[in-house]
Amino acid sequence: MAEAAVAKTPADPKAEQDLTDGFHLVIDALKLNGINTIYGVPGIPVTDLGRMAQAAGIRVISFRHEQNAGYAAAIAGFLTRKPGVCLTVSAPGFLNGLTALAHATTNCFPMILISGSSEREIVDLQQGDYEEMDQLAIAKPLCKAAYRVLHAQDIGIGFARAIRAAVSGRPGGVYLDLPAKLFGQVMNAEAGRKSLVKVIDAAPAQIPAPDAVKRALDVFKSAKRPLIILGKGAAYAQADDAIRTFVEKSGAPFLPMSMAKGLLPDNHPQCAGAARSTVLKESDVVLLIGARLNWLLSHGKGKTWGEAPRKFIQLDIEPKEMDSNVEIVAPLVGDIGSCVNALLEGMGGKWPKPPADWTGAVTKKREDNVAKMAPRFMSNAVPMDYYGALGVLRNVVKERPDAILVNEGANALDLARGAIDMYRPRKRLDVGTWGVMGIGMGYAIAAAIETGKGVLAVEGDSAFGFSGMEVETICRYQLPVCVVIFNNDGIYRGTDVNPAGSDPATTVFVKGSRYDKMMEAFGGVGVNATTPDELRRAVNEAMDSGKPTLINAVIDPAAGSESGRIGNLNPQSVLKKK
Ligand code: ADP
Ligand code: TZD
Ligand code: MG
Repeated sequence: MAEAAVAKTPADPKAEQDLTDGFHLVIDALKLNGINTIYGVPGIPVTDLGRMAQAAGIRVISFRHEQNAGYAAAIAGFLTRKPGVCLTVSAPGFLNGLTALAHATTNCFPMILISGSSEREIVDLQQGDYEEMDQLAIAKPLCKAAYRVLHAQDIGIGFARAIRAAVSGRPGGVYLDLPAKLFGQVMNAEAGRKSLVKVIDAAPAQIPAPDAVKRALDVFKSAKRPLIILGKGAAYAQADDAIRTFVEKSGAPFLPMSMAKGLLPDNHPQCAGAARSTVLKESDVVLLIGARLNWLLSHGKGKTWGEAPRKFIQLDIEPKEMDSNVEIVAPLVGDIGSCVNALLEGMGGKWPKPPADWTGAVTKKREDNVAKMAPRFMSNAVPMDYYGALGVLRNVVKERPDAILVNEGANALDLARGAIDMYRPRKRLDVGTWGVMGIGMGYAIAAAIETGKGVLAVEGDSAFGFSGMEVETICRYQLPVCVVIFNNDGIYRGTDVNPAGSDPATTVFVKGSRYDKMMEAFGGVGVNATTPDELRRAVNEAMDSGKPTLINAVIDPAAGSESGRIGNLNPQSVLKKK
């Protein structure tokens, strides 16, 4: 428990009574539930809360902008299966954090956004309080659950509800509204202690029904060309051994979604990452494990999937996910650990290997594609193209499979995803379901804090700009983060010209920018790398030293393509380009 205030009761000055207050109850509720880190930005009414939490042994990481603190909390939730906590001030701070809360919900990451808020009586009468806003109402549609605590004696229950809502079932973001007045409310310390709730079994196992397991196995066994797709839900579940055993026992090719890379290593003989279009088009039975059939999988239909008839089996904790885009012939609802273990049990001692012409064809396709790419990664072109620079980084990660890779951008994202093989679970953290720019520094900071491992952040120059000020935070906390900026002078390319003259084109930035100097400004290491050799030296040094480092990797401004790999999603004007 945090130290309780000791005060004399006015009614009886001689009697000493142990008192506690809202501040201390909030801190005690967090600690009681094993939440040891808060990401946030201080200010009215939560400045003292941050100070007191720090004094009470909670790690409080102060950011320069709430959105980055929010992204840090979101990814902390993904990495630890405990809700990541973001703490913000009222109205503008709350709104800055809200993007990340919505992002956490969209990506199924457990997170709690705790925000101070203004006086209810004034807010509700709209009398213009300091930072007035009805935050609860605004948060509600953007998260999984939203609660407000008005009385100190309800803090324990409020936190219990928030924690449970964040991690149980399909994980997501929870908003917790704490009005300024709450923090100062005083109550008897013993009663306060008793009001706290230690959440028991916050994410209960959800055991699949035996007939659903049997149905899934029957369909899976009937496959001539089976495929297993692993999504970030599978990575989140931390059922790594069971998943690996299941995939290997099945003998089926597996395709990892971006953040599921490394669940089984990308160089595993069954990995179909480098034969993606073939397995999507030609598989006849697809087993989805913690992956949704959203836009990232072309909604399970259309050109990507081809004409051949196909059956989907889906393993997910969220029953409503079934049939979201196409028919799921064998829904398997439950938590991934329980479901995969039930499948393993149902498979018995022996399981027939998939037909060799299928696995052979997938292996051949993969090997051909890998061989085709190999020379491109050796490119020594100057200015560097994406492949030359990525050839360096893929080796850096291969030599350090425990390092965490954070990745955002367009070309800098899509090409890095393909180029950099992952070898361990939950080592690749990226833009997620929305393809959002701005996760970079928040993710890098939380990854370093939560895991203690070195972090390599591979960033487009535009992507980096969304959270770039947090390099100061990285330096302040001396985190082992190496940021590599793929600096191609702009969004997708640095070559656009405004046909009307005057202003620069909308997608280009200052040419020849030196982002490395930003890191130097705060005492970190800055390097300008113009060749693959310079890049290799600088990244190796940074990863070995663990010193905050930013490497400005100069990339040919003409090397990228519009929107990276998803240019097809851009609407086209029917009018001729002027
Ligand atoms: P990806 O983008 O990698 O394809 P998605 O975010 O689309 O992955 O899908 C993740 C899915 O995993 C969600 O539908 C979510 O409900 C599910 N999920 C998350 N955690 C678990 C779990 N512990 N058990 C079962 N399903 C889970
Ligand atoms: N704003 C937000 C929050 N998310 C987005 N995804 C975008 C804008 C649009 N956007 C992309 O989808 S990628 C991208 C933007 C602005 C930046 C691409 O440029 P980059 O990468 O420098 O990061 P490359 O290597 O130049 O392609
Ligand atoms: Mg760029």
